Amino acid sequence: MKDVAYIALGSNLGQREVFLAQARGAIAALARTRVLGQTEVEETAPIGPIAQGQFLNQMIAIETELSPSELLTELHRIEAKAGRVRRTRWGPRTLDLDIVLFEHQSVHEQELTVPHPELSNRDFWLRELATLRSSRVE
Ligand code: PH2
Ligand code: MG
Ligand code: MG
Repeated sequence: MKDVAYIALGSNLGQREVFLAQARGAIAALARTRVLGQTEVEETAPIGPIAQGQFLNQMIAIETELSPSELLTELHRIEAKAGRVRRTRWGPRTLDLDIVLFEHQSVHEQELTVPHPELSNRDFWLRELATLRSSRVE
C-alpha cells in the first residue's frame, strides 16, 4: 500500500549536521520510496528528563510502499550506520530517526507506535508537520 509518512531526524552528539545529511541521503535511497519534502534543519533545546546537548532536528515527508515496520527496520539500519549506540532511553544520540506519522495507517505494537506518542508534546514536530503538509505538491 502506497502511503505518505513523516520521519523526524535528530542528532545531539558528534558531527550533527553530517549525521543528518547522511540520513537524508540514506532515506532518499530507500527502495519503493521517494522524498516529497523536507523542512529546514533547526536547533532545539533538549526535551525530557536528561540534561544533554542541543539537538539538530528536521522532518522529511516520503511517499513509500514500505509498511511501517519495514520502514522502522530500515531506519534502525541507518541509525546503526551513524554509530548509534542505544544506552540510556532519551539520552544523547548521534542519530535518531523516528516515524512520526503515516497518513493512512496506525500501529500499536510493542516495538512501534504510530502516530508517535510524543507528537502532541513536541511543538517543533507539530510545526514541521504542518509545514510539510501545507507545502506538499501531489
Ligand atoms: N529526542 C529525544 C529526547 N529529547 N529533544 C529535542 N529537542 N529533540 C529531540 O529529537 C529529542 C529530544 C528522544 O528521542
Ligand atoms: Mg526520538
Ligand atoms: Mg527513536
